[in-house]
Amino acid sequence: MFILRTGLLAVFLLFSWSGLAPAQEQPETLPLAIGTEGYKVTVADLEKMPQTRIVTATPFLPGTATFEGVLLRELLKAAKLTAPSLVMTALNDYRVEVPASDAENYDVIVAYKVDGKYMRVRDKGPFWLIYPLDQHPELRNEQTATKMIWQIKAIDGE
Ligand SMILES: Nc1nc2c(c(=O)[nH]1)N[C@H]1C(S)=C(S)[C@@H](COP(=O)(O)O)O[C@H]1N2
Ligand SMILES: [Mo]
Repeated sequence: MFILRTGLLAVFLLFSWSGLAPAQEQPETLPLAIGTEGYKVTVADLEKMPQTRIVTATPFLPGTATFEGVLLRELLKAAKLTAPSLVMTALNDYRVEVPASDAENYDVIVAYKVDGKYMRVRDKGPFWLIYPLDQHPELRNEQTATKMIWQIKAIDGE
């Protein structure tokens, strides 16, 4: 009986403590694999690299959002991936082909934050390919939207 009561008390304390604890959003730890040389990055790794911010409307979120991440061309350089065509795969195995020239012609980023918050998998995280749509009217079309893959787990050359 004593053990049962102590156990219930512990469970109660745990719940009340977690309820009072400040919302400390931790990033996902799932890695993003780039290329075939074993190059992998997590959100924590991206945070140590030069940051790029894109403020744009998208077909996927209401209104305008602020995305933070790292330039795709910098990640390709770091991974030594030079293929002209990139195949990106999502956690649910959704795949899309992205021309590497997009990374050169535009400041496309691998975003890991939206409006200052880490993206959980259920929020299309931890990684989402974001094009600067509002900055380039010629990008505002279905073709570009299709390339804005979320929950990216791998980028390979083709
Ligand atoms: N994880 C993930 N799932 C995704 C996407 C994505 O970017 N990431 N794109 C969606 C979009 S925009 C479309 S149109 C459909 C395409 O699915 P289909 O190729 O089976 O038609 O996948 C959806 N599922
Ligand atoms: Mo789509």
